[in-house]
Order: sequence, then C-alpha cells, then structure tokens
Amino acid sequence: MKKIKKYLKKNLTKERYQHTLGVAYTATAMAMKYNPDTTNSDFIKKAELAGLLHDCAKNMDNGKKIRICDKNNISYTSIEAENTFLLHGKVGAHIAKSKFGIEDDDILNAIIWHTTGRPEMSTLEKIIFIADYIEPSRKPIPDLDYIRKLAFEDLDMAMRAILVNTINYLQKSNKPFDPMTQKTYDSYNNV
Ligand code: DGI
Ligand code: FE
Ligand code: FE
Repeated sequence: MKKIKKYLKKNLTKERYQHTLGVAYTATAMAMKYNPDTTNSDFIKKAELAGLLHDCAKNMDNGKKIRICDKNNISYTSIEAENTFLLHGKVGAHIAKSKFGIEDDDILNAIIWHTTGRPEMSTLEKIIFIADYIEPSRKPIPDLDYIRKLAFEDLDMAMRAILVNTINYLQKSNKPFDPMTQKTYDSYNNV
C-alpha cells in the first residue's frame, strides 16, 4: 500500500491524487455495505486497492500508453487509439499487475472497466465505477447527491443513473461513444 501511494503521488497531479484517495475510501465504505462474506474483510481490502489504482495511468502521456499496449499485447480499438484517455483503465490494470503484483482478476477488471463499464459487471466492478463518480471531491454533476444516496441503497439503480447522465453528457458535448459505454447503457435499460 505504501509503495502504491508513493507511485501515485509521483505520477499523478495533485488533484488526481486527491480524487484517487476519495475513490479509495468511498469504495471502501461501499464494500463494507455490500461485502458478500462478512466473516472477513478481503472484499473491503480489494475495493480499497482497486480504488487506489483505478486511475494510476490517468496522467501518463498518450504515446506511452500506446507503447505499453503494443508491447504487452493489450488490444485497443480505433476509438481508443483516437481518444487515448479511454486507455487509462487497461494500462492502469497492466501497471497494477506488473508493478504491484496484483493478480486478482476482479480487481484488475474493476480497473479496466471503470470508465465505460461493461454488461454484467461484478459487485466490485460496480463499486469502483460508482465510487469514481460520487467521491467527495467530484465537481457538481446533475443529481450527484441523489446518486450518492442511491449508491448505498441499490447498486444497479446507481449504475443506471450514472449511465444516463454519462450518455446525455457525451451526446450534448458531441463526444464519440466508446461502443462499450453504449453496450453498458443498453444492458441497464433493457432490464
Ligand atoms: O478518470 P476519471 O476522470 O476519474 O473518470 P473516468 O475514467 O470514468 O472518465 C470519465 C470521463 O470519461 C467522463 O468525462 C465521461 C468520459 N467517458 C465515459 N465513457 C465515454 C467517455 N468519453 C468518451 N469520449 N466516450 C465514452 O464512451
Ligand atoms: Fe478514470
Ligand atoms: Fe477516476
């Protein structure tokens, strides 16, 4: 944990580091609420680790992210190549694994999918996706405090509310959709 925080402090902007700590403790609190096995705190620890590492590649320069993908056989789409910020999850998971020895697939997937989501996410994946959106230092977004409450009541309702906001935001600002963002949205609106 110390080594990870040191890396983050060095490689992230001050604001991004602050956001990261916010996601880590929000995810920790959510994991306390949604822990599937209350005889131990493994799940809570996983949420903290995934929260700490989810944006570890966020401030990396674009060329470096692409080089890391190419070197390590991490595939990416043309949309990801053109909007390289979409790659910070995949590259972040690679750093989590190669630099910090994280092998747990649930943690790695939570990092990989935290920006676009994906259909049929695990509880940990949902927690990181939601914590990323609601952590205390997030700038005000429509319905934010309503979603903060939902997050501790019903994970899927919180997911749906965030996806609706995200799709609206992307449409309004004419940003290209990653097909996975659309797929995630559709999966929540056909239930
Ligand atoms: O890294 P963070 O800023 O903490 O959060 P994030 O990784 O969830 O990224 C959030 C941004 O990603 C937000 O501005 C919405 C945007 N986003 C999510 N899905 C898509 C997307 N942007 C584009 N262009 N396309 C998407 O499908
Ligand atoms: Fe992110
Ligand atoms: Fe984030």
